[in-house]
Amino acid sequence: QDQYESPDYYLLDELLSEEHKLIRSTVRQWVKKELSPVIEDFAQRAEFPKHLVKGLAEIGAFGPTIPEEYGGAGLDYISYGIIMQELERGDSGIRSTASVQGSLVMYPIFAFGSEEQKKKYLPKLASGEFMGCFGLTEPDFGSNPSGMVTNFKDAGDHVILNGAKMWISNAPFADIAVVWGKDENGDVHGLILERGMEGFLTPETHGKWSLRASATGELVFDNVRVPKENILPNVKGMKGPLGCLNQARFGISWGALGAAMDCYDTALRYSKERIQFDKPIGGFQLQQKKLAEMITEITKGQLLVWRLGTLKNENRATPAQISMAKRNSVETAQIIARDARQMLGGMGITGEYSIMRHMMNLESVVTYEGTHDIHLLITGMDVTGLNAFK
Ligand code: TGC
Ligand code: FAD
Repeated sequence: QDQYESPDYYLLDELLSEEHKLIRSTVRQWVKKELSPVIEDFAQRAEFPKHLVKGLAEIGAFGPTIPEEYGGAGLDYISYGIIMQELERGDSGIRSTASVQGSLVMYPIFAFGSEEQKKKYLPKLASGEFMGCFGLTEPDFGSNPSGMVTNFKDAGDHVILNGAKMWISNAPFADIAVVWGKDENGDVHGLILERGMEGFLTPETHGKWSLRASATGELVFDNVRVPKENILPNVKGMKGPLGCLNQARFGISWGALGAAMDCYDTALRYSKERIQFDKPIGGFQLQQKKLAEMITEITKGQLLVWRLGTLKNENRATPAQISMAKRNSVETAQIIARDARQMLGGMGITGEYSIMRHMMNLESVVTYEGTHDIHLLITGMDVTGLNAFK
């Protein structure tokens, strides 16, 4: 049986198809059986549970919206959101691995790649035989990626790539990397790098207190010879990488609510079991206030992302709408994680419960894929028509 009840205060299940519910159940069962029993240990040891890659592929977590002819599942965006939600109930780091693989590696190859590139890489990425990473952020260009200095020069049948990327999820073990760099005219292009190319290194980043079960690293390019056939032919300019971010941010808007649901669910159950002053702490008004606010914010978030999913299915979701949802879901999850942790008292700081891990993970989630501030400024720009970045 399902590990948790979905918080479903407004009967949102009625908006889901039988297929959506089946997908949710499949991913939820997998999280319960394969992920939840081991995740705390891997997070404590700051190790990515690589053995889970095959299972993630089997439940369709890699590129669920990519058409079946390329190894994807050809599902709609609500399904994609549900998969991210259930994975992040388990751990944001594992959802990150799936987000990167599907939205940031498979999506650009599918949307901007040649037929040969699609056939060569997509089925192997969908099955987890190849793992990928996405290199946009640089040491000196995070929120402002268009300033990137990674660049390549024409050298006949190949190009010579130089530069470095930082904070790259999956980098330490990725077989391929979708890297964004500038050509001699300063135009941004996407290149597919393969592990083993001379001059291409992926050192791991250590010492993170957040997303500890996700491997993060740098990408270093020292005169890497990249065959021209590895350049994504069908996009030029920042709309390439930023278009991929729309996909990943959409998934995070559902995913972060999953982390919030797990914190709420844990705090609710604990509040009924923990006795202080001779009654369950859930009977005290202060604790009820926390729980009531949690379920209210989760419900508002669920409605937002469901509507966003339907707009995305109709190809009508705007980047600014996606920014609003990503920002709202992550903030919701952060506030709920903090309140839920307090509700567990001392037990809340231990690895016996998932809340503290979610809380720490969410510090990365609120930072990557555009910080909280950046998404606010995107909304500000959208409603005023005035650009605060320039
Ligand atoms: P700007 O001048 O506004 O636009 C440049 C061109 O890009 C187009 N564009 C978009 N296209 C598609 N989707 C979007 N969301 C787009 N936003 C902009 C725009 O229309 C324009 O096209 P064209 O044809 O006119 O050239 O761009 P800007 O340089 O001023 O930057 C705007 C800003 C600040 C919003 C953007 O740079 C931004 O979003 N910054 C945040 C950076 C970010 O989110 N980085 C994420 C790195 S990847 C990551 O974190 C992965 S974590 C993975 C995990 O583990 O889950
Ligand atoms: P900065 O851009 O230096 O921002 C610092 C602070 O300044 C922030 O609070 C920001 O909001 C604020 N700020 C910046 N500009 C403005 C402004 N105009 N107005 C007001 N405030 C502003 N990147 C990838 O390319 N691929 C990945 O796979 C990836 N994975 C990641 C995994 C983890 C665990 C982390 C932590 C990051 C990852 N990133 C990845 C990088 C991530 O996208 C960046 O960290 C993020 O975009 C912010 O960039 P920065 O860290 O350089 O912060």
